[in-house]
This record gives sequence, C-alpha cells and structure tokens, in this order.
Amino acid sequence: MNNTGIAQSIPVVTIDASLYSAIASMAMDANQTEIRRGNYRQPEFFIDRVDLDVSLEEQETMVRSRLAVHRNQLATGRAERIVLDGRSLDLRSVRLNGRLLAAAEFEVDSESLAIPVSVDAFSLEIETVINPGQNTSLEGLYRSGELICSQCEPEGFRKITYYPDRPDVMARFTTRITADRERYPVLLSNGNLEEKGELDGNRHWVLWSDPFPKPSYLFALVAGDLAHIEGSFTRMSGREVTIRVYIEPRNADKCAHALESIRRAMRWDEQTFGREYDLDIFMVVAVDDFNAGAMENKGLNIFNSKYVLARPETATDDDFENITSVIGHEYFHNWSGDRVTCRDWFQLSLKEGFTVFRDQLFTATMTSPAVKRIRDVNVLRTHQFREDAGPLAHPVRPDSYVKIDNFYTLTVYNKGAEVVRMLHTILGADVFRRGCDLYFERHDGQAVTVEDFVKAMEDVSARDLVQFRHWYAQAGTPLVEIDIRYLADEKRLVVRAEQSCPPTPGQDHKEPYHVPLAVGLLDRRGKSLPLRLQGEQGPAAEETRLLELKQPVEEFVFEDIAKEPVLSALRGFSAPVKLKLARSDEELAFLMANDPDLFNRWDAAQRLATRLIGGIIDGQADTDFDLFIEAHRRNLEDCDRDRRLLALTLELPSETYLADQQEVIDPAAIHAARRKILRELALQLDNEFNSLYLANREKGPYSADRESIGKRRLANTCLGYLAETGKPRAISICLDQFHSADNMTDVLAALVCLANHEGPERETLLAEFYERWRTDPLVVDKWFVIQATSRLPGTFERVLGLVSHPAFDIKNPNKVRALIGAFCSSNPVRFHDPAGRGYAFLVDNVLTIDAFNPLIAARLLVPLSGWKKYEPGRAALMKAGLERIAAKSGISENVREMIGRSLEALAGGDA
Ligand code: B3K
Ligand code: ZN
Repeated sequence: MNNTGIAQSIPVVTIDASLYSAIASMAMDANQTEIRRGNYRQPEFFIDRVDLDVSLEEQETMVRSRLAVHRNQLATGRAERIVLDGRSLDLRSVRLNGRLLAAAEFEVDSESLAIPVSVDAFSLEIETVINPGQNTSLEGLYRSGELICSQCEPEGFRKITYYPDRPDVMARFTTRITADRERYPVLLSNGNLEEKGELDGNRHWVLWSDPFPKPSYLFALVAGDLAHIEGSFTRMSGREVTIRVYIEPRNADKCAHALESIRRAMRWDEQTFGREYDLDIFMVVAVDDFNAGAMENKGLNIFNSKYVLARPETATDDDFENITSVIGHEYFHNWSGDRVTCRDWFQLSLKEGFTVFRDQLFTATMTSPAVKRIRDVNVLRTHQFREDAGPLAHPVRPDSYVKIDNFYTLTVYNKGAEVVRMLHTILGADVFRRGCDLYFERHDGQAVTVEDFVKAMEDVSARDLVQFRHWYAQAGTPLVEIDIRYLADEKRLVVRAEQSCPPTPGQDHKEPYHVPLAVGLLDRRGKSLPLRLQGEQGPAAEETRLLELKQPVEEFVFEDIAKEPVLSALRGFSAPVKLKLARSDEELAFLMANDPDLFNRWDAAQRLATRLIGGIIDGQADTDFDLFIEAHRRNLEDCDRDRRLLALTLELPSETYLADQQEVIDPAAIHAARRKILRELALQLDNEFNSLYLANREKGPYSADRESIGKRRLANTCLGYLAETGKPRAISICLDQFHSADNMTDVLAALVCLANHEGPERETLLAEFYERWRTDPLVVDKWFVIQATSRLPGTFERVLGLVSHPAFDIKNPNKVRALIGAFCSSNPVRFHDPAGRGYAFLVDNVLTIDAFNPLIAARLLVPLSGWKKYEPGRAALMKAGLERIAAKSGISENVREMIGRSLEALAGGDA
C-alpha cells in the first residue's frame, strides 16, 4: 500500500509532516521526533469545505477529495506551499484550481504531500486509492468482518486522503459514497442524508452533508449489510430527532438498551447542561474490530460492539452499566468535543476529562451516586495513581509526545475528570453550570484550549484560578498529610494539612496545588458536629465543610468542639490526592459504621483491610483480625443499606492497588496476604454470607431494576466468600447457580468462583460454557478473561494454549485484551511469575502485534513500565524484556516511545 502510480516516479524528499516545529528530544531515541506543546503554530491554511467522493471496494477504494482552501492571515510568515498529511496512500492525481499538476509540480513522501501555492484562496482536487481490506492498524478506513468502517481520531484521516490532519482545521464536509448494492446496502457518514440513488452495475450512492464545521478526526464512514433499530426523541425545542442503532442483523435483539441509553443521555444533557442535539439524525454503529471503546464522530458514533450489544442472557449488570456510560460519554462529546473541539492534541483532556466527568454524573443519576463514585475512585486510585507514580507519568495537559496515541491515558481521561470535578466542587454546581454555558457559547465552532475552559470558569465566578491550573500542568499524585490536635481547654480542634508532590519525569519540583478538601467531624456516638472555623460569623456549616488548601502547610481551627471528635477527611474523594492521616483501627471501624459520607465509609473499610494485609506482608506476628471481622459483621447486619454499596464494602482492595502501597513489590507475598484475609472473612462470617446469599438470590425471572441488580451483586459477592472456603456445600451452590441462572451476571459469577478452584467441575463447566456461547464473540471474550485471570498455578500454561484456540484472533483487539491484556494486567500473581515466563510471553506478543497494530501493541506494554518498583529479581527480568524489544529494528514509533519512557531513569537509580 505504499505510494504507487503517479507517486512512484517522484523523488522522495523529507518534509516535516507535523506542521509543528519538531525537536528531537535528547531523552528519546535519536530517531524519534518529539512534538512539543510550546511549539504550537497556527495552521497556514484553513479548509472551508471538503467534498469527498468515495468509491468503495474492499481492496481498492478510490477517494476523490475536493478542498476549498484559504490562507490563514494570522499564521506566522507566508507559506509558499501547502503541506498535507498523508500515510499509506496511493496518490493518483492532484489538481490545483482545476489544473492537473505534473509530477514535478508537487512533492510527496511517506508522510505528506506538498504543493507550491502563491494565491490566498484556491481549490485542490486529490485522487488517492486506499486498501481497507489490508488495513490491519484499524485506523483510517478498514474492514471489520463484512463491514467497512473508519476510525480517524487522532490521526487516521490521513490514511484516507491527503489533508491538514490537525484538530484546529475545521471544515464543512459532504460525503458521497458509491458502493455495491448487495454487499454494502447501507452507506453512512456524518450529518444529514441529502440524496441517494441507483447506478448501473449493481451499485448505488448516497450523499451525506454535515452542516457543522469539524476537524478531520470526527469524520466517519460505515458501509455494509446492517440492520438497525430506530427510536426518536423530542428535543427541548420541540423538534424530533431520529435515533438509530446499526448492528449486524444477527445482533438485532441486543441493542434495545443502547437505544434507551441514547434517549436518556439526550434528556439528561438537556436537563443538566442545557445542551440540545443539533442534527436530524443520531446514529450509533457497532463493529467488532475496534481499537478503543467508541468514537464520537459527528452524528455517527462508531462503537466497539462491547459497548452496544447486550441482553440479560449474554451481558452482565456491569456490562449494561458500562454501555450506559459509554453511550452517554460519546453522545455528550457532541458538545464537549465536537461543537467545541481541541486546538491541538495536548488539549485532549479538554474534551476527554470534561466528558468523562459528564458521563460520571450521568451514570450516577441513572444508577447509584455513591456506588458510581466509589467505582470511579477505585479505578483512579488503582490505575491512574500507578501511572502517575511511574515512568509514564505526565500532566493532564502533556508538554510533549512522540505518538499522541500513547496519551489516551487514565491521566488525561480520569484524572482530567477529577480536575473538572474539583472545579465543580470549588465553584458549586450553579456557578460551574454558568461557566459551562459561557464556554459553549463563547467557543461554539472553535478549536480551543484547556486555558479557555478555565478562563470561562474564572469569568463567571470571579475566582482566581491561577494556582488551580497546576492540576493541568504538573504530573504526580499529591500527598496530603493531616495531623489533628484537640485543645480540650479551648474546645478547639486544629487541623494541620501539609501537601507535597513527588518528582515525575521532567518535573523535579512542584508548586503547591489548590486542593478542595471536604471534611466533617463526628462525635463518639457518630453524630455530625456543626463546623465553624475560627473567626467565622453566622451559622455553622452542617455536616461537611470544604477547606481549600493552597499553602504547603496550613492550619484550620474548628471552634466549639466540646469533646475530642473523629475527623472524616477527603469526603467524596474531593481531590485526587493520597491522604495520610494517623487513625487507629478502632477509628477506622467507627467510620466504617458511622460516617454519613458513604464514600468514606467504604474507604475506611479499604484502609483497614490495606493495613491488615500490609501487616501480614511485613511479617507482623500479632495480626489481630477480630476488629476487622467484627466491623464487617456489623456492616452485614445493616441490611437496609444500598446492597451494591454493601457488596463494594465487602470487596478487599485489589492486588494491583495493594502493590502501590508497597515500597518494594513482591506480587506473590501480596497475593498470599490478601488471600489470608479473604479466607479469614470467609470462614468467620460463613453463616452470615450463607444467609445473605439465600436472602438475596433472586428466585423469579430476571429483572433489570435497581433493587434486583443490588440483590444479584450482593448475593454474588457472598457467593465468592462461600466458595473461598472450598467447602463442598459452597461448590454445589456454585454449580446450582451456574446451571439454573437465567442471566449472564449470575452464570458468570458462579463460573468465576469455579475457575479459581481445582476440581473436576472446573473443566466441565468451562467447556459447557464455551459450547453454549461459541458463536457469540463478546461472551467468548468473557470465557477468555475468566481463564486468563484465574489464580490457579496452571494459568500461564492455559493462557499459552488459548493463544492457539480457534476462537482467539490476535488481529481482533477485544480478543487481545481479553486474553493477553487480562492475563498481563489483571492477574499479578501469575503474570509476575518469578522465572519471568509472563514477561517473555508479553514481549513476544507485543512484537507480533506491533507488526500490524502498533497502537494495541504499545498499550500492552503498560504492565512492564513499572519494573523499578518490583523486587530485584523480577525488576531485572522486566527490564530485560523491555530491552529485548528496544534492541529490535523496525518496531513502531508507538512501541519505541513506550519503551524509551519505561527505561528512562527516574530519580532513585537503576534497579
Ligand atoms: N475519542 C475517542 C478516543 C479515540 C482513541 C483513538 N486511539 C473515544 C472517546 O474518548 O470518546
Ligand atoms: Zn471521549
């Protein structure tokens, strides 16, 4: 697919394709070009209109693009040529203002096309041929099963045609698609359908027109034999919008939930943010081969089928909830991303952090706010904190990158969402909403920056957010250490807060952050105390009070405190920080039972468990489980509680989270210590778990209401503990549930338990499950995950064998994530095999996958990046694995960047 045809006769010259002035970084590999935020330059040319004409064939698609171009008068200097990005394109012809250019009149290389121009406004017509059938990177136009679909964010459009492929070039697009009528009866693109018609030779055509200017990364095209289900929504302005979910015909019975989620998202965004949908039709298409979760192309969202397809027999309650979130997320991008987009990719969090925050609020409303908050914080603390503490740490708004693909990270997304949440917390919901209104109004149709977002918040609030901006600029998780002193004579409580932030790559010194710290005080009977700070007039704040930390060290004095209280700090996880606060086990157990802040109740249980497990790892002989067990026993008695919350409180911190609490990580020791507590809880509360299981196990047919979801969750958590005892009674309960359940949530919960226990049932049930579901790829993915994450000693061999299973397809990202990804990132004890077999397996697969899909290959490397924190034996093996890849020639830029950053020495020296 390299340049052929007209391009073959042209000498290749190197052109800086990025349009940013690029600097080769000293720290990077000499061949890697680092893009720097500070070097941003406005585009030299803007595109007013793009008329695409795509003649579709699987192996040879002709793309004719007509661009109406004008010179940007604000650009620095006067460019003598226009440089368009393009990759893996077969250039057939170029016309400037209608005149066919000879080969000598332009320059083309593997990354770009440069055409000399002297005028200020002109038209370009470019013909290229691409081969979607051979496009294994899943960027640009590619084949997924029998469909042809596109993925353009961030830089895929350049694999469709030559174009200034950067987000600050926004144009109006029309897309004409011509294709075989039988093979591709449905032809979709962005905007509204204008016309369609029939052609000779069994072909047909459609014309789509998108009235909203957009960057090329939001372009989309889908073609194939698709069925759809349709609904409609009446907008707040009274206009109807048609909603369609397109799927392959065999999946027509699995998209009702997605359709309903779209309607709910539309309503919620109107009610909560005043944002109305703006085209006549909103379309979602599900495809099986997709690098990411989904994509917010204007009017035509393309989804990984995992986040669309669900019916109770095939999808779990969590799957349903994830679909709601991802559908919401992509829909909300219509404003936070599409109408107002990013100036450059350093601003990625402008749309992603903000949109994750919006989808979190939405899902909280649709489910349970406390449970949703806990789940989100758990992801952040387990995975983002780890990223922020290792060699891949980067600010929410990065300063440089080699491949922007490598920056679709937990930091940009999830920490970015926390930063927006802090603005919401500091300013209050009403002012925050006014800030959003101003942002959308001021920047509609523009490509803007994080700074523009914060400025809108500043303008509506009259607050100084200068210090707050450090959250965007500085990497690393701040530590907030709190000491309290109770002054009995003065009836005062002094809360001393000290903040610090460890060094991260390229940032040795950190400025203090503006940290919103929500606190409350409880008396010893569990009653909330009124909160009055020294010198304040007026009524005392009820229950929760927001302290705003700004200095490295600060003191806050609460008055009229009759007796020494218990402090509940960082309520609702009001800032993405690590909190250090000396508290006895008794105080944690007390908070677990009494804190009115539900997040902190859960957090107290997590802290207590973490402490206990840490003690076992450190070899403390005197571990006393009683207090912990009793705290949980009391918790279980409080059955009126939200059952999902109760279930979450019973879940011990993950091994990945626990690893982060260790100075030096020994995965085997963590696994053993955690299991010891798990067993202790299981054995001592066996009766309680049994009766709760029986009380919550649903007898009747499946129902999707909140109460039923809560019951299933609690029953299945109890089932996990029952199975932990290994008692025959427990195993037979699992078997019974596996065979009698009418929904995937219950079937899978039972299968997970059995997959973790040696015994004859295990193989029989896994085989039975596969036979039952072998034709459903998403369910087969679950089957891979269960085996890849089993804690049994034979798991490595099992995973190795499964790579050759007929249902495994290394070209399909979902399969790679379900088997290789799950094993390497969600099974620490087996992946970190002391002999290094897990590392060698990962490295081999990264090298294989890199040859056809660099983006997925680079992602897989994350578990090796933290090598330095492991005990010396494993650290050396992990490092050797990274070095083995580094030594290969011909690896992709994506992988090379990840390797370079992972091996770069951080303060602390070599292991
Ligand atoms: N914006 C897309 C991400 C696409 C990633 C491509 N490597 C999905 C989302 O965050 O909504
Ligand atoms: Zn997004």
